This record gives sequence, C-alpha cells and structure tokens, in this order.
Amino acid sequence: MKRDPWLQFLIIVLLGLTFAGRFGALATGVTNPPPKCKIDGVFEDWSAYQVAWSETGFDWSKAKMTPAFDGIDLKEFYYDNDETYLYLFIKCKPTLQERYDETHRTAMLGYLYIDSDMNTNTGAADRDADGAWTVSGAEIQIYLPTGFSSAEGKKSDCLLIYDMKRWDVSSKLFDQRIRKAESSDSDPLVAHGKDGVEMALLLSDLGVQKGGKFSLACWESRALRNINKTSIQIK
Ligand SMILES: [Ca+2]
Ligand SMILES: [Ca+2]
Repeated sequence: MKRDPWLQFLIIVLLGLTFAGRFGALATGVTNPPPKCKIDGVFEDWSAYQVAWSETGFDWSKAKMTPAFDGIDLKEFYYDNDETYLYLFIKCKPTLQERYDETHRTAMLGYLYIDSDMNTNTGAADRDADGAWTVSGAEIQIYLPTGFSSAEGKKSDCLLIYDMKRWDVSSKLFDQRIRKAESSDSDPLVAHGKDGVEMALLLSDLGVQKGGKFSLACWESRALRNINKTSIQIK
C-alpha cells in the first residue's frame, strides 16, 4: 500500500505531539529486584536463553520497494526468565539509534500479544471495538513506539517505550494500563542498544508464575500477515 505523503507527514506530527505529551509523565519507581541482565540493548550478557524465532515478521532486506524501507527490521527474538522477570531481546537492523540519526522520526516497532491462559476463547477478539486487528485470545497487548520527547524546543535522545495494557471485555479494547516503561527511566525495564531491543517484563504484570505457560505473539510493524507466535513456559 502506498501512503499519501501528506498523510504520512500528519501521522508523524501527531505521533510527535503524542510523544511530547506522554513523555512528560514522571517515571514511577520500581521496587522489584533489579533485572539479572543489564537492560541496555546489548546481548553479550545473555547466556542461557531460548530462541523464539529467527526472523520477526517480514525480512525487509528482501523487500523491493520505492522509496526504500526506512523502518526497523526486527530479526531474531530471544527470551529468558528468572523469579521476577520475563526477559525479551529482539535484534534489530538498523538499530533504533542508527535509524533515528538518519531520519529523526518516530516509529513503532510493533506489538506483542500475550495469551496468558492459552485459550483463544478468552481475551481479545480478532478486532477491537475500533475495528483494529488484534490477536484473538490475547489478554495483554504491549505497544512498542520509539521516538523522542521535546520540552522547551529541546529534543531528547532516541527513546523506546513499552506500553502494556489489558483487554477489557466490556469496552472491547486494550485500554487497562498495566505498566508503561521508558528507556529514559532510571533503572529502565526497556532499552535499545547496539544489538537491538531489550525488555524486562514483570511476571506479576503478566499474571504468570513458575511453571506457568502462555503464548506470546509478535506483530512487526507493517508486516501484517507475518505474525510470529510461540509458547513460553516459565522455568
Ligand atoms: Ca523482520
Ligand atoms: Ca486467552
């Protein structure tokens, strides 16, 4: 689909405004134990982990398109856990910083969906009340935007957010916020770095415990037909 340049421009402006407003909120302190990996987007301190899949969404290096793909291609997806957190790592090409230095634009990496009871009859329907596609059966949606904040005409560094919300059966929307984490938080639960994107999700936020099993899906931005899915057991 070719998007009208003015529409594209408008979306960017609106996203910019949204970020400007949202990034103003103060970071909330995390009272949980610190994550065992440093959340910094560097993969070297990962030792024991599982590979969820080797290509997230679409392989954009194979896309023939004009203008060329200017988004972030999500690649290998890894996970691990300890007593407190589920750790996720998505390798990226280019890195968020590289793309940001090039374009100075906001973007969204995509969405994660968690079906915490592995039952497609509970949780989201195929579409929400606004008609947007979701992943049926999911109880939790995690939105992954990247961009910048601006205050008094000064732009921040390139930021990454995870915005975790629960499906509401009456509104039929993911509109119950569980947690919003920002890479600019002190002791962040989300970060981007030279290898990609790293996140620590609290097991208590996900409502899963040791031995528990759930399904994780990832919807890479713009790759509408390439949803990855895997089941994860908390060890
Ligand atoms: Ca990809
Ligand atoms: Ca479900």
